[in-house]
Amino acid sequence: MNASLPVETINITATTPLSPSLLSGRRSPALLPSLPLGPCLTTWTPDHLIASSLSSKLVSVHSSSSPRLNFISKNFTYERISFAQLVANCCSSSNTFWYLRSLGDTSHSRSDLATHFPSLAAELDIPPLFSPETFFSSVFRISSPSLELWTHYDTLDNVLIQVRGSKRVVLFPPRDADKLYLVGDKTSVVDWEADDLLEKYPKLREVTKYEVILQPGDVLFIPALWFHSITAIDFSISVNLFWKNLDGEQFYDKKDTYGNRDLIPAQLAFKTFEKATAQLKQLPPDYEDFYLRRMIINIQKRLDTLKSEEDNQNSDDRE
Ligand SMILES: O=C(O)CCC(=O)C(=O)O
Repeated sequence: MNASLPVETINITATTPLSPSLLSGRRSPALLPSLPLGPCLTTWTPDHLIASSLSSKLVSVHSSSSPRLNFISKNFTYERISFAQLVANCCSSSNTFWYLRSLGDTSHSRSDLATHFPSLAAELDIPPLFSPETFFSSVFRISSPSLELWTHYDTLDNVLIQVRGSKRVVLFPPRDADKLYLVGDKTSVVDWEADDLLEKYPKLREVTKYEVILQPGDVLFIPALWFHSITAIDFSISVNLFWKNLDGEQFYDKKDTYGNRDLIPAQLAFKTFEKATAQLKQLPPDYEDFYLRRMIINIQKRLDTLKSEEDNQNSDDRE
């Protein structure tokens, strides 16, 4: 694979202040280092979390004997334990790895720290990076050291706020979707460090990989559809905030809990595609092959048109 590229850094200054317009319309990741996030940067120690009024709150967590959580082989179980127990488990040196991705009151409702973790939410100053009316969810991510979350994309823009410990984030652009060996919406590549990675997955030679290490106080903008895999280097606490970046409520699936359901027009397009390919299966294999290839030509034509429109737009912007 090509060497990793750095994520662009945006330093917040008097002339570049924090505001929703900073990220609005931006379609590439950005690192906003050392933001003033409030008391949480010093108070969110394991002891403070364990002693907090939320200590007995039950949370649903991922537990695994492997540090590398894999959504395809599902090498983890879900457990319901107290918040204090989760923090204690993450800090104990054992062969079990723990991960909290907070949810709402049920497994189908969205997480909102102000509602579900109010005393801790009060210690975090949320950077004003999106319009409040577009808010979707705020999520606690608490991980054991070394825990790696599978590579995935979300369908909403989000910022990952690092509060405690450090995290390594690897990102791939949406344009590389056809080189990432997707099974549905997840890549089948699990071990990015494997010696035979490129023999097994040769198209990875062509992907553009970005990498950044987050330290406490750093905020990473992860645009919708960017693939990302995240490894907690130490015991880690992060919060991430999702918002609806597209104008058009009708695009978003009302049943989305995680911020990762494909947009409604895309879901409908996939259903239509399934029907189209089912139609072609009625034909003998050589006919089916021929018409599938013709469908690829139509798709490629549309991609070419999009590309030339983008190139024209970029050259207009430069003039
Ligand atoms: O930090 C993590 O553990 C995962 C974060 C993530 O997937 C996201 O911000 O979308």
